[in-house]
Amino acid sequence: MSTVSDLAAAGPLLPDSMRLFIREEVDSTNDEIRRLGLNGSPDGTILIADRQTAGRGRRGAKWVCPPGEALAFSVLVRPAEAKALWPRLALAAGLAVAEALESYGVEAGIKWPNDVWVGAKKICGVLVESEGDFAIIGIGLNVNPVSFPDDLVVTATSLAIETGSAVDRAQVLGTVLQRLERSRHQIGADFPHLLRAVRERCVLTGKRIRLHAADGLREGFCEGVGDGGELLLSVNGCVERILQADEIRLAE
Ligand code: BT5
Repeated sequence: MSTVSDLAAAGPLLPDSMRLFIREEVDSTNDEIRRLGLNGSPDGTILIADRQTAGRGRRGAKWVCPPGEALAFSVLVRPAEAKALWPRLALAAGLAVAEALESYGVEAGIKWPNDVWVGAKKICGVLVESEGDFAIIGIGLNVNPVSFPDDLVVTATSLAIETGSAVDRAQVLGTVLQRLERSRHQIGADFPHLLRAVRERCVLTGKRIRLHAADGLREGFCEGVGDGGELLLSVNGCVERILQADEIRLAE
């Protein structure tokens, strides 16, 4: 049975520069949109699928996305900004999702670099990848699931759980994409504005955290997000600039 028909209602809500493609099932929306990008699809192409057979997070981690309930989509962007700045797109996407959730009355935080949290639970994950002259912003957002697999029960939440009722998925998609249309252009000269909004929502700031950096395990006090978008970690009185990290956990 088709569960995607509700998503078509997002079309008219999209910024003029975006084009939405809806699929019942793909392997991963990031992989499918990569194929579209390699075939020349333009900036602003959006691909959403109701089912992913190989939806993934970073380093191949599995992403859970119940059909008909959650949102899994990817945005193809061909940024004018230098490639070195493209990792900032993860912060731009996190901010767009956080702002969209706030419009539903839910207080959302950004867990650097690629999660959106409500309270201490994950409601959204972002996977930014690049390929040649384009980047892919993959977003998985728990809109209406009210239950999760055992391994996620304690750590995951959804918009429906937080608001107490089911929410129109197409409306949420449209709201996120409207916000993303602004934030994705703030990775260059306008980055200070993006940064200010991210800093206001950074859930790690002021907390003791543990993470896997490129050169090993670190534990320290998070001083916030630096001017380039990196995480500032104070370890034994020295502030380290963390550009990439996995498995960031609160140590308390
Ligand atoms: C992420 O990775 O959080 C990025 C997830 C991106 C998913 C989107 S869906 C559309 C697009 N197409 C794709 O194939 N991917 C993107 P990471 O930080 O590595 O976190 C992965 C971890 O999040 C998993 O190992 C689980 O512990 C947890 N997780 C999986 N599904 C979840 C869910 N629905 N809600 C909350 N946590 C989840």
